[in-house]
Amino acid sequence: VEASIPEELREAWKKHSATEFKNKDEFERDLVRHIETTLARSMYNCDELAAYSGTALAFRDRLIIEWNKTQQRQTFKDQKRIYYLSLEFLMGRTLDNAMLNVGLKDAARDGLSDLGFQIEDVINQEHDAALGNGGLGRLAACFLDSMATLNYPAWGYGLRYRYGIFKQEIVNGYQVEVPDYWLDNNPWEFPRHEITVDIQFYGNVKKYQDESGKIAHSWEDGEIVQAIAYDVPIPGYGTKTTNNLRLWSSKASSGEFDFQKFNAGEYESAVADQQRAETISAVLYPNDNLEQGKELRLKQQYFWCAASLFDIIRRFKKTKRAWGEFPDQVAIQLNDTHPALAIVELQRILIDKEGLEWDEAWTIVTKTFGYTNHTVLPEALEKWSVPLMQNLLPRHLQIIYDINMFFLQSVEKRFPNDRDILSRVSIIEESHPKMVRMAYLAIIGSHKVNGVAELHSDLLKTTLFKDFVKIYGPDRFTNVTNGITPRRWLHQANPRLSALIAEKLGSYDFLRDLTLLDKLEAFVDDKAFREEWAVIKRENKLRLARHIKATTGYDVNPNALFDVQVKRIHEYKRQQLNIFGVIHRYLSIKAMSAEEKKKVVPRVSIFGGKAAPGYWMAKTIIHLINKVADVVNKDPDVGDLLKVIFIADYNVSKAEIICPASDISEHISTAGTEGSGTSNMKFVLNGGLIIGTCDGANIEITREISEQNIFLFGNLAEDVEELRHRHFYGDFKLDPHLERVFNAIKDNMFGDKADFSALTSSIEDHGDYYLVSDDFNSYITTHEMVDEAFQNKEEWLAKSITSVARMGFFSMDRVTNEYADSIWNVEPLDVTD
Ligand code: GP0
Repeated sequence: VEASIPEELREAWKKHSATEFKNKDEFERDLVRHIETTLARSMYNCDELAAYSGTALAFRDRLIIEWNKTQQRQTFKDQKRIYYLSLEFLMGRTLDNAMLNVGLKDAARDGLSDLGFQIEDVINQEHDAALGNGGLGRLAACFLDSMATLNYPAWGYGLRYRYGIFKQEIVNGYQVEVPDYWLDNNPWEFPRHEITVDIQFYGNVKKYQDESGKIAHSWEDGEIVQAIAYDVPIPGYGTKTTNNLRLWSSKASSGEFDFQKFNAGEYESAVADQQRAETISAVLYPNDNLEQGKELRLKQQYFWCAASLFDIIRRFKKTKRAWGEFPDQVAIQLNDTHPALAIVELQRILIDKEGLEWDEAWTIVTKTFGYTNHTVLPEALEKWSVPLMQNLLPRHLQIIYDINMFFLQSVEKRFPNDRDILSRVSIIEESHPKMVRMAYLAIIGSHKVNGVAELHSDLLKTTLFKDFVKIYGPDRFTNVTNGITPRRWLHQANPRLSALIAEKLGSYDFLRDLTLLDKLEAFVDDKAFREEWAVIKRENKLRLARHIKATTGYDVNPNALFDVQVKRIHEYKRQQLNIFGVIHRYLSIKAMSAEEKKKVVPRVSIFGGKAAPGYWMAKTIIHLINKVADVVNKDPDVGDLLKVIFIADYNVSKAEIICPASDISEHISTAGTEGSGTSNMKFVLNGGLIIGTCDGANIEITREISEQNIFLFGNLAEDVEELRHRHFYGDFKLDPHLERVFNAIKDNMFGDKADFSALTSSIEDHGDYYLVSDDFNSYITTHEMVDEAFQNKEEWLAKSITSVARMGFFSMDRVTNEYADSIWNVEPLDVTD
């Protein structure tokens, strides 16, 4: 309050308030000013990078002006807000998105061209903000876009990693990881050195009697690390709403602990403490669907949860409301269990700091939180060792034990004759060492738990969380099928298709209401429209072909069927199935006569994706793909009929080139393993067909676009357990086609067979956990159907158009509204007020 300008001086202030550029000329003015002053460059010294920075700064001015207004309006209206807590925000590039969302890309294009630059070249200067691993992080980024577009008062909270996901290079066919220092001249963040929170670690807990004689707890000593806020503006599309993403960076506290050392003359060790503090926000853990239980990761989680909660509570306290109203003002969504400590932290603040009774506090806590689960894979479920937590967060561990005790007491009352259920649902796993099961903590501390696709949510209810459904009833568990933002994944990635659709539908309204796409179905038989549709696909394929040529040196035939699988490399996602299928195709072509070859539909098999640095099997799969590429691409027997491409360093901006260019893409996880998948939606929305298993959101995509427009294959989720069981008892026979593939590998056709023996033997000798052999025949037969369908160009186009027309359901806006209605109970804030 002290920082605000006195009433009587505000007229002078308002007279000089910053203004937004509204057209080409004003954009040029801002651009040149930034280049000449902020960047200290000139017309004699302005490369594309400077043009990018200047353009970004000009747009940033606009965003921040609207950001300020939005924040003021939201504070004034004081409605319930959404806080989306995520350890990952996979944002990609910002400039293009900002231009499109504020509707001034054309002005920027013309302005840049007046000054001697091509807008595409300028956009391509931007470094991806890659603070995430894959689907989970990208979902968080899509949420931000959608919440702003729909005018929800919403904040994202995350960590400002100095290093995001590593850059992937391929050297001699192997993945090499290179650190990605992305923060150099990032214009999109605003450091808030005045917004800091002291975060405590280690120390011990003292019991004492407060004034009223009640037993109370205080957490004392230990060490303090400072959290500093960095704000990133998030513009909505076609609205003035500009929300905030607040990322925390760690720094040594300037508090008493360090001073003691400085005074004692221990300069070096004080500097070491400093560096140790900065380590907390230094690096994103590069694992997807895997938790390793490292102490630094737990530190990151607590650091971020505690800073975010402090910030949220500070904001709430300014409204002077009673604590009981907290859940009417605050909805906190937990993106996976990574922020589950926020549950404990809120309970701690309410009882230890604010003096609330346990039950009163706990009611507030459970009304505040919602928890989204993203996977059923056991290796991805977080568990923290009790001794580790005892040391780092002693008071939190006590509270977890108390939460657990009250919970187990209530369970015992309800199920007095079921002794086993208590150990099954306990937050504490009685192992050596004991472990804290974070998913159980998240369920118990939230009022809603959701999965991310129907099958996934059903599996949660019938397997992983079955006991909790019995305890809490089915209403705590729900499904919200994932979606994607059509702004980035159609309009930005595929501007020509977006423009064609807008021309047919009469406006770009579909970007705000994706269900309007259904009107496209009326044009499926329109010859001219089909032709335009085909031309756009071809241009997008040419664009990808240029990228492939520039990065790999390989020429690919744009008339070939582009078959794409890009996503994190994981055994459950089964890139091995794909590359074995490619080898099968290669061997078949090699065995053909010249006459037979004439009937082959040419293919380009395109792979991309990162392996976690410690995931040896995933790295082996990358190696095999690259070795197969070396052999196949040089084989004169094959020529244009088959090419294999591994695109290095798959990321969001590459996805924007790749998704619009696919004819078919692969979503082929073992049934029952993929939470939802979201790239499946991106490909279909861009007019690509898909081949997939009955898994995750593939099932709902099929329901929406109909079975005729998708290539499904493989065993069903309900059969997986029995098949694994049979394999385990030795009932396993390698598929004969796969055997032929393995024999080729063992003949050293793709280099030393020893390099790949772990991969082949995981299937032949170790139970084929992911059912590669069981699904192989179905997979290759379905690919034959794909070839056949592709030859009928008109039919293929009809499938492509019909599918896009039916994709409305998968808009992130539908997702956001479902969360808002069924979990958050939050209303949008009308911007016209
Ligand atoms: C799930 F558990 N996901 C995890 C994880 O650690 N990381 C991650 O990205 C993904 C799922 O694998 C998904 O199926 C899903 O669509 C996504 O979370 C968002 O819900 C595909 O990426």
